[in-house]
Amino acid sequence: MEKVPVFDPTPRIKERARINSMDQYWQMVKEAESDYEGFWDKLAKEKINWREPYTKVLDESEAPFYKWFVGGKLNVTEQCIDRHLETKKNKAAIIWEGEPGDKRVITYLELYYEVNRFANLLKSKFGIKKGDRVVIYMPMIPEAAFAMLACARIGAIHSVVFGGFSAEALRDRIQDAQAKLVITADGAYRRGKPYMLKPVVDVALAKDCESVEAVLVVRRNNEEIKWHDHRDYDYNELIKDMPARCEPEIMDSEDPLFLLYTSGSTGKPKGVQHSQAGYILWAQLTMEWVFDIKDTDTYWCTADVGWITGHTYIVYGPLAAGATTMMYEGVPVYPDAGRWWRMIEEYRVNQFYTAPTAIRLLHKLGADEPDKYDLSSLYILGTVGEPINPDAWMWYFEKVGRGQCPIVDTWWQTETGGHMISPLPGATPIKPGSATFPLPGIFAEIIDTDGNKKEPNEKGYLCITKPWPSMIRTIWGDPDRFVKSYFGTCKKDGKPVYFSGDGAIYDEEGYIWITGRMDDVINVSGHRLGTAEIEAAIGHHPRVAECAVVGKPHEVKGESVFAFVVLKDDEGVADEMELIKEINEVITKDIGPLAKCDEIAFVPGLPKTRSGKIMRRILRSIAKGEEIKQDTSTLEDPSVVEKIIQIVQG
Ligand code: 6R9
Repeated sequence: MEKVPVFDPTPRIKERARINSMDQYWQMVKEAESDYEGFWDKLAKEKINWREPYTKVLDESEAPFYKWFVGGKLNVTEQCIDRHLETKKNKAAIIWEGEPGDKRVITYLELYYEVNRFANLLKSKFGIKKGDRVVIYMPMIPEAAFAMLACARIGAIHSVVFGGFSAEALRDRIQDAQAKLVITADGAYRRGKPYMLKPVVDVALAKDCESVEAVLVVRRNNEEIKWHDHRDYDYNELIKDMPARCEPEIMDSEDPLFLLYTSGSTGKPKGVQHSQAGYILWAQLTMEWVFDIKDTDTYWCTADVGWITGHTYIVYGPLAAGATTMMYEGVPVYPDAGRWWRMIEEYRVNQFYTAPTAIRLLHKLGADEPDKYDLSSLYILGTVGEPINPDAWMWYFEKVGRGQCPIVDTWWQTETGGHMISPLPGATPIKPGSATFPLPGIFAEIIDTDGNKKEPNEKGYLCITKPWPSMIRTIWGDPDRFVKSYFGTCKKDGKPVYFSGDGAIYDEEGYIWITGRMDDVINVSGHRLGTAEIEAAIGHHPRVAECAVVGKPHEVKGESVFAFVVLKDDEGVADEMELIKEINEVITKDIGPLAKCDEIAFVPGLPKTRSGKIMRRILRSIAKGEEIKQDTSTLEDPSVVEKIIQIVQG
């Protein structure tokens, strides 16, 4: 590996950080190593407001269905709201800005009332009880957070579906979870224009969603929407009459808190199930360790609540930590590429957390834009979602952070619940593009499938070799798939361990460098997409015989979607542009615009092994314009590779 620069934590960060030396970091790592359960026991006792204490820290008897803090009782909304009322009832819990520039500040006391009223509404009007599933299909407005917390208050399991997903994708998720209620909004604002959500819900529910009894609609943009009298309910009207107090449901540590659907390498998206105590503990702890959140800070994570980052690092983590969390409705480039920097100046943001794709976009559209604003309030910058290239890292570090703010490159996943590998801002010397080291208590290791640790510069499987409190508990309704997907690849000491799906390498100093997915998952602008899902969508076009989808490196998006399509007919593709448009329309309908293909090549056949497996590796090389190094002689029809190269590379 070539030499890369290393940046030590600056004194201003060291001074304020909870963990402010590598010695302290290694000390914590050792503590966890020598007494794993004791390490977590101490933290859980110290950090969580238990209604009843747990009797066992970790139950491994049904591994890999691990249970944490067994027998403990709590309600995560007490952890996130009630317990703060004594000391910070008038502190801003959520600061929200709409894309048009409208603003709301919600104090902890107000949040308490909003969530309690909402919880009462769910109970009294819709009969939602502990364990019921509620789908939340919302834009980035405070009510999205209220809705999640209201579910948590009464023990209902929320499943937030990203507002960019299509009606079909929404329907799949509603059906899989057998949701009883859908909470949505009329619509919101994006790129200066209204965009609508309620009409998408209408289409989703038009077919095979018998489980859904009602739709609750929050008014945001007041655009006209169709109303189904016996199904649709007006939130803004109903909420007014709700009592402002709702006793929290007392939950077991291991009761499910939420489902969040994410793409895997095969089949339909899976409903990743998280539980109460372990999740909230880690959400709060990582806010303290990784973002070094302080009482006077204003913290901003730009994610959407439809993704795990929005769950853990806009809603649950910051609120559990008693922080002020910002929420922004729109896109980063409206009305111009200075929008976010202007907001950092205006709200004096202290921690700013975003995705590499956004950094690359803002770099491209406004390299000097940050200079126009006073960004001196910033202490810590964060990135998440995909590997960050050193160029983008350096721009973020120098232009946005003025060389004064450590960048925490946080590696984690929907399944991990919270950060796994990340620098500690006051301790870790950082290198552009490396997520550095596992957090204390997290046993992330790069190994081979038998559990042997890889030597520096050798790529291996990125695994977590011990269970951790905020880990995925199962895949909703499909425990076998849970075991197979995550515990079916790697073993250590003969025991199956969690494999993330990512590859990674150590450098000579033990720093971890994530190389990206080793499976058929692609990462477009930080969005996880399964090639299988996109291929299934493309297959719905009547002229498509078969297809294969691969990721291709992209300057801004990280990866773009490249499809190789074989048509049923030999009519040729005289109407290529039209056909590409149609195929992308099918994808938009089945999944959403985020999964559209950037490039489609119509090819006479796909490179397959004699057993019929598509060699995606070859297609990836062709898409990239690389020379084919793989042995093609084992293919059923090696000549097809030449033909595809001709078509793609001309
Ligand atoms: C939190 C989140 C998870 C996948 C993960 C990996 C990629 C996330 C990363 C990163 C390199 C980082 N990923 N953070 N790759 N460096 N700092 O993104 O969850 O949507 O489930 O995606 O994203 O490939 O496996 P999720």
